[in-house]
Amino acid sequence: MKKVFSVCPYCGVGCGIELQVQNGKVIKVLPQKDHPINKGRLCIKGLTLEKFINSPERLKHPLIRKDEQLKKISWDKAINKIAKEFTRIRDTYGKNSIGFFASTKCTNEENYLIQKFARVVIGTNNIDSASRLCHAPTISGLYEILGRSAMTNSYEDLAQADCIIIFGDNPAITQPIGFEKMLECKKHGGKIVTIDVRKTETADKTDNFIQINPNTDIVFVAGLAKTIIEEKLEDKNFIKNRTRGYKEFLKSLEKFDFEKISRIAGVKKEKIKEVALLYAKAEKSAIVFGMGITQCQNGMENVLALADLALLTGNFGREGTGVNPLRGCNNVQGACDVGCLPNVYPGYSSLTEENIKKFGRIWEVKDLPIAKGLTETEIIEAIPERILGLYVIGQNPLLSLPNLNRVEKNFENLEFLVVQDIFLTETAKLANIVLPAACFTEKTGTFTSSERRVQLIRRAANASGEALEDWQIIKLLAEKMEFKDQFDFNSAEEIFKEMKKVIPQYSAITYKKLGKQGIQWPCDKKHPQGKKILFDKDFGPPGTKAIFYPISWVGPETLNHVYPFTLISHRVLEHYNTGTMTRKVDLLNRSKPEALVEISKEDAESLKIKNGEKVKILSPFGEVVIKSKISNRVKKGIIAVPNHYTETRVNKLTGSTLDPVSKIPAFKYCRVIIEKI
Ligand SMILES: Nc1nc2c(c(=O)[nH]1)N[C@H]1C(S)=C(S)[C@@H](COP(=O)(O)OP(=O)(O)OC[C@H]3O[C@@H](n4cnc5c(=O)[nH]c(N)nc54)[C@H](O)[C@@H]3O)O[C@H]1N2
Ligand SMILES: Nc1nc2c(c(=O)[nH]1)N[C@H]1C(S)=C(S)[C@@H](COP(=O)(O)OP(=O)(O)OC[C@H]3O[C@@H](n4cnc5c(=O)[nH]c(N)nc54)[C@H](O)[C@@H]3O)O[C@H]1N2
Ligand code: SF4
Ligand SMILES: [Mo]
Repeated sequence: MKKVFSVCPYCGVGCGIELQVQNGKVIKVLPQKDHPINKGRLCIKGLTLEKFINSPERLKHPLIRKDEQLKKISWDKAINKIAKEFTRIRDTYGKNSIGFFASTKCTNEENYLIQKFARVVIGTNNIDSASRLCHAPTISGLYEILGRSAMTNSYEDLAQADCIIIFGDNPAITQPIGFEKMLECKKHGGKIVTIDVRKTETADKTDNFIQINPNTDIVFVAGLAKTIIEEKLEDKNFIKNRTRGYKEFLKSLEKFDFEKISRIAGVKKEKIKEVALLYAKAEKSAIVFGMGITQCQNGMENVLALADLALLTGNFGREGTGVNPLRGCNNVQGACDVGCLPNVYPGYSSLTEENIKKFGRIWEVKDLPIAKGLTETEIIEAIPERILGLYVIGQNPLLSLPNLNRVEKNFENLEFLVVQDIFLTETAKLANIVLPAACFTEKTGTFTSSERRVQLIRRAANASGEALEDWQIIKLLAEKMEFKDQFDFNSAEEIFKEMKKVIPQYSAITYKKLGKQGIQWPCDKKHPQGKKILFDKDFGPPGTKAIFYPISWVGPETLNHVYPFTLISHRVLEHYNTGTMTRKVDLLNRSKPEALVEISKEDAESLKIKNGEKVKILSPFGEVVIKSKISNRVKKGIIAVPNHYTETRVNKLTGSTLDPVSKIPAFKYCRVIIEKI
């Protein structure tokens, strides 16, 4: 038996694992004992990984749609067909008529090659990933005021915090091993506060829980900031030396008074004061946040308000402080770092003439696209007027995007759809060509975890059937479309060597240096061993200050009496995103076989709904039928549904409202009716 070190491919914690391999097959997955984060621990998803890897449902051959059925074809024919169709669409309708969905599941090297393919071979910036559905407001927001958009601190040092406030995140379920690190702060008397609409499993384990009204976090934060200033607990030195824009920020708080704040957020003034004092008086205070903050119509404003709070109290650049977005997918941070975004090139290089010329030189190509491309949400809206071809890699938009009835209709209007996945997903079932990809144990490359830790995964097992590594597929296609020289790579490491030249944060990383534990970026000349905590001295190049952002709040769409309930979607421990992987694992499926809608006792009584009874939920966009669960986790007027199940596609209900800047869908605020059947 062979042992190979790797990284769990589910959530952004990036737990180190040990694959036990026999005859080219992974037979068991164990935690790495000496890994800096998980130290011998894994959650139930990590412990059952071999079940999805070895699932008989893995894709084994390329497939082509013929007579409304998907039929097996050779790699040669599949690649020829895609090259022919992409060339036809590009030459007929223009370079921007093709869109690319890159994958937060693929390696950095693969994602780097995907964006390079879009930009070099097709000539478009229409490249995006599931990051759009997740932390897009974090990328735009934190970049705007701090100059970097990633977790400022590390899991390890959160254990040193004296106070952690968790906003709209349920890490007990969504980052279980990362949450264990946070809980460690209690050992030295640290306190944790949870701010959520639903009384979460995280709230069960933390010291203080504030059950806030949906989409009102900004107002609550304004209350915290006002209290901190009233109590003279702001960090005057930090504000003076390291920030700009404080006056405008103070002015913006004038619009909020405590009566208004309490009424809108549904939190009493005393509670606001309690949290404010806890946060501001502690020596080291950290903010952690997730989808309850980002997946909102004002997602970016939410993120900016949280950063303001940390600036106000000088909670940056030290252990146990900072603003910490928990990046959800294993490689969503990496997919963004390497340039799978429509408005920047690798390393967050902006779309300037100078940058484009630089990339043109490195990639040996003329005419790279300079105009901003479309986001995933915009690509869907642009079918079929502007977008006619789509290449979806390692994503399942037919379950994960909002307003699914409309998405499905638009997908049917595409002239050509390619899906590259490890399973025949709901999206793959609509494709013209399906390509089988090797999964994480069948390839080499790097993932970047939520705390910016770049880690190596190593090929350990034989690929499923004829499946190829994602980068090999992109290479074949680029060669066929006459860009052989630009894609002349023979290993993931060769791709990495090119990639690090254009990503300053990765410039001093080598595969050798990564070893078993990885390195946290920035890893460059100045920080050859990486960096655990950002912003200890400056916010960017020497002398750069952070910018306070004035707080403003526009409530979600006016409460409509026709749709009296607010539906929020959330995650369960056993299942992951659209369930393609976890629902192949018996143990996980048996434990959480179906979606249940949580409804308060009060609402259930007034609607005469019994526990376990099926109900119908309707929104302006669609309807679903689902079993009910009477629960004290939600307040009157709120219902909560998990988003993993294909049988109950909750995104049939969610609408197309987007945050105007970051274009994230407002998944967490959906007005609905519930009916007894
Ligand atoms: N088990 C499991 N783990 C996962 C995933 C998974 O599918 N399953 N997915 C991974 C991915 S991709 C991601 S992005 C992360 C997401 O991780 P989380 O951010 O923890 O995910 P959610 O459960 O979707 O949402 C978090 C919380 O937001 C709350 N919320 C809703 N509206 C509001 C609001 O207006 N204000 C506040 N304060 N809270 C609100 C919800 O009640 C919920 O508890 O998890 C990652 N980890
Ligand atoms: N209502 C509602 N909707 C949501 C959310 C919510 O909270 N509420 N959350 C949103 C968020 S945060 C996210 S991140 C999205 C997630 O949405 P998606 O990214 O669409 O969901 P996943 O199920 O993670 O899809 C990953 C796909 O990659 C495939 N895969 C795994 N490994 C590989 C590989 O090595 N190569 C290739 N080619 N494929 C691979 C898997 O089989 C799977 O089909 O959902 C969003 N949708
Ligand atoms: S916490 Fe996340 S990375 Fe760790 S084992 Fe669980 S799913 Fe995998
Ligand atoms: Mo996500």
